Amino acid sequence: MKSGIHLITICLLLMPLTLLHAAELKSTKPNIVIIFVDDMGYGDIGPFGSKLQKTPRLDLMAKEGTKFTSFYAAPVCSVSRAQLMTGCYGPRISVPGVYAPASRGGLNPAEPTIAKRLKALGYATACIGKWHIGDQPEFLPTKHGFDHYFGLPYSNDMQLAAKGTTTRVVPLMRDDKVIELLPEQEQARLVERYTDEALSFIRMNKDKPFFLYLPHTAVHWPLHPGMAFAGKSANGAYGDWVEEVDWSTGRILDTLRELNLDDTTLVVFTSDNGPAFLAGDNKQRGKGSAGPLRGWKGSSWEGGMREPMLARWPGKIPAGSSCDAVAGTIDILPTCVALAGGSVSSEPVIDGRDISPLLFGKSTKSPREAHYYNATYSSIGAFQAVRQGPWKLALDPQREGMGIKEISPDAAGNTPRLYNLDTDIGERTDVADKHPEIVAKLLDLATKKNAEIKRDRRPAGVTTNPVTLYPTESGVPSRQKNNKLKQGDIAGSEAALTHSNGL
Ligand SMILES: [Ca+2]
Repeated sequence: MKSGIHLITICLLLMPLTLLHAAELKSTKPNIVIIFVDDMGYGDIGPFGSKLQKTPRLDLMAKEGTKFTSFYAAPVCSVSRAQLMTGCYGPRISVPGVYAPASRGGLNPAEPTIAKRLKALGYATACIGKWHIGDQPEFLPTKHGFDHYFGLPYSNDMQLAAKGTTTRVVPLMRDDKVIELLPEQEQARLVERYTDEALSFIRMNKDKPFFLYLPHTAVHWPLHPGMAFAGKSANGAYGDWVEEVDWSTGRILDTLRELNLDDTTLVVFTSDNGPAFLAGDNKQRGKGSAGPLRGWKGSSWEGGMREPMLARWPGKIPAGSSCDAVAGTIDILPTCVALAGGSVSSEPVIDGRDISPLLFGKSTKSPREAHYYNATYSSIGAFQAVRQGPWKLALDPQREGMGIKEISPDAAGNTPRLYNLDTDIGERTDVADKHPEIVAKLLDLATKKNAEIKRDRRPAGVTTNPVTLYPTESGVPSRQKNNKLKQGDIAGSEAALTHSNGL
């Protein structure tokens, strides 16, 4: 009884301190919201020239904030998410293009992710949506610094029939548990459900700094826009789903305004890779647009990896501004950690840099010497292209995109090709012969970066005996069973196993 009273007294004494601590953190640390769309192209929203999709909320977000025109992600899903989470190029952390369900691999739990770093700085953290950096227990969001998780742990086309049924489903998870198995038509409620979860998280944490990572399942194949959006756009189910994502973003911005959080919240909106190419007989694929850029999802042409990016923070980011400097998802971690008052130590090495001077209109110069393009199909560790300023040097033959076997004659040779992206954004004219000194400089940068990453590469996480998240008719897919990865391996062999399958 006495100890009970003591406990209550201690709690009462501590409570004001806790509240004070929360208020103190709130005054100096911005909330951070990262909205990450799946497979949406450079030209798919109004601020980047789309005439097909109506995106009034994103148009307004661009007017109230900034747009980055040379912002890079990665060619495909898993590696793109790993880059955003760690601030590293995929090859440095040995993450392959895509992890399949019950893969042995995943983002190494030892990696200090953006969520772990922000959590250590006092942030409430949530991941709501598609994770896709490993579905085994040690690789889930809750092991990577997120207090909460709600969503599909991988792509919406990775459906497996649940045991005893013929219905192909995907698992919906809350934290570490599967709470529902969704047949395909249920995917039409995902944007709405994710958005509702996101708004609850924001409301629950309005009085302390929060980090919300919202990687949408939309607009990855198969396309399932919500009922209120189906059939409404001028671009089929693809356009409908983009318009639903626009609506979702509007709801988030409205809620921030309602809660008086506009001036203390950075919102970033971007995509994980370029649009998927038209393949097979379903004409809904291929409706995404990379605008003026060449190539599709899965390629190291600009269209495969350069993404639309908007950032909004009233009072800090100049309204209606635009930035052409080279930046990318690897810069989000160091930028957010700096804004939260933290610092990124020199070990373990990361590749991204703090781009807040670009965001705030204080600089127009990229803080990085160059950007390196890792390709889905090349061996892990080898970059396929490098960009510095307007110059892009392609080092290897480049495919046009996932699902396209032929390599165009102008891109097939092993001789480096040089493009000036300021005058030739569609990468059509090789000017290597005219600028041998620029070719030599970029080749030197790529060679050094490749050597440095090869030397300092860190292993991906590897587990033994992976299982599917729910009992399935087929058990563990055979390509995972045959995978010989063991602890400490880098995941190159897994990339070879997975890159030709559903992404
Ligand atoms: Ca993707």
